Amino acid sequence: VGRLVLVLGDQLTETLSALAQADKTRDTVVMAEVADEAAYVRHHPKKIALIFAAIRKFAQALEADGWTVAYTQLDDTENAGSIVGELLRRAAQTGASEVLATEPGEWRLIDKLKDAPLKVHLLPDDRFLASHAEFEAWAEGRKALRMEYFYREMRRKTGLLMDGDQPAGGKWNFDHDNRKAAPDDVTVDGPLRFEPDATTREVLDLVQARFGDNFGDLEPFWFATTRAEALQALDHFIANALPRFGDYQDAMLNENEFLYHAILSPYLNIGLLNVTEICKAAADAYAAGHAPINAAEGFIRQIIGWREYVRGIYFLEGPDYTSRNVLGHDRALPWFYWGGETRMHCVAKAVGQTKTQAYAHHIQRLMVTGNFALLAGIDPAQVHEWYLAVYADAFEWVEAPNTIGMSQFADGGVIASKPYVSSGAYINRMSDHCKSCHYSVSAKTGEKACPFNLLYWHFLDRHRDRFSNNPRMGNMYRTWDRMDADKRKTVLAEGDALLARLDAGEVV
Ligand code: FAD
Ligand code: DLZ
Repeated sequence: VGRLVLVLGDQLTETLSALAQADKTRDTVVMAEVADEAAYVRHHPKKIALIFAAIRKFAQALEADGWTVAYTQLDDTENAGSIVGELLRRAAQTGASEVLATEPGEWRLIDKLKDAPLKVHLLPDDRFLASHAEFEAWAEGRKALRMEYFYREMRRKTGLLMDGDQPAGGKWNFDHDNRKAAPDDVTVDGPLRFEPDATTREVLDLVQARFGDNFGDLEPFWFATTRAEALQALDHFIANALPRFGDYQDAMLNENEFLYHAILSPYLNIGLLNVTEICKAAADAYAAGHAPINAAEGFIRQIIGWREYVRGIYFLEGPDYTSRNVLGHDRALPWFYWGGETRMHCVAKAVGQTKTQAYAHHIQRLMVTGNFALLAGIDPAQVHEWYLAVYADAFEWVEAPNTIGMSQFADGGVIASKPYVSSGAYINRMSDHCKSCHYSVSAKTGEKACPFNLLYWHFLDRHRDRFSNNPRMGNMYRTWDRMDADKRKTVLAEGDALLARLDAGEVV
């Protein structure tokens, strides 16, 4: 009797370890659209459609390649509703008692597979550069786990942008050059968009019927859903956007949702593209003189640095990571995160494009929606659930460290050496949002005061014990302490009033 080979919705890679260890002539691949996975958070409809369309097409490709695939659609009457339920059902049908599975990217599902009444062989997910053992060895004995040092190891390991044992361009990190304010003219019209084919159309109908009430617009749906399309999207990015990616990485514009970003994370995270080919394409563009070093280095750092590093942290820190809350924040997530009205133009813009595109770029996630949640003291578990639900690229191994750690400082500084908080001035410097805002970014107090201004000082003041000795925050506290005592009082009182309005559900 053959074995079952589990392929999950974010494991759509031909060379997946479970497939590599399986026997095409005897084993049965199990793939399933199940209610449990589609509903552990209220995923954005575009995210569900991306996964369902891509998983259906991947199954067809495996069949064409000679595999036996037992595929379950969401509406199949026999659908057991969960991954383990589907494995048990297929085991009963085929007589199999063993399962080959590549480790899922979430503790929840790993635990379910471990507890299943079947012999499940959990294989390492070798689509990452650093194995768990390698990351643990790097972390061992270090006082602080800073991304930069891990990243240098990954540069040496891959040889990407290396001149012998030295970094290309003479520096490991060109981040300093990557903070230009928003440009007037953006020379690229976002990512490559794809017309839905018949399979995708069927999926869109299903998702509309079953998940049409979830937050987010299903249509227009333009994501790539096959590896061939994802490769075209990669080529499009390298040719058109990469050269200016570095310069404008942190910029935000009212009339441009994508700027020079890649919009490749959804494809990378479900397995349609791999780390090596993406980074090699960027390194080759630099070598050919097509992209400057600050662009190629900045881009490659996000992937072999940040992406690999956050995954290492997720698995190192363990299943309780998502419930950490060292700052004791407990305010409910405001309704405007789900599309309710807000007068803060930057927030409305970030949430608006999250709703239409299931996408916002890093600075929107970190310095607009994340920054506001942290300043306002929102419960990090609710913030985490929001980010996990609303982005097409959101899977817990990558989303949780970014949200709980980098953005909300709820892990007490495992990832970030200081909280990512800013007043409105930062948003004004990096965007054109403030010009069309109800609030005034230059007003520090009063009715028109930008909420980011009020809450910035409110945050620093209420967390003084924890942060005032942080060497990277000394300047902020000195500025606050130099402020006139009456002014400080007014700022705090207005901050309190703003938070009370938020709690009362009033429009802020
Ligand atoms: P680009 O800006 O073009 O970057 C290129 C690639 O680098 C991305 O495709 C991505 O694979 C990788 N990358 C960049 N930054 C990070 C990072 N901090 N961590 C991991 N990979 C990174 N990224 C996800 O893939 N899934 C998530 O669920 C997710 N949640 C986030 C939540 C918060 C609060 C924050 C602050 C960031 C989150 N990120 C997440 C990281 C980052 O915002 C996205 O990877 C990026 O916006 C994806 O868009 P892009 O492909 O256009 O990226
Ligand atoms: C996110 C997701 C969704 C929406 N649906 C499915 C599904 O029906 N079947 C499936 O195999 N995977 C799905 N996924 C992806 C899983 O939730 C993902 O594999 C785990 O969260 C681990 O990363």
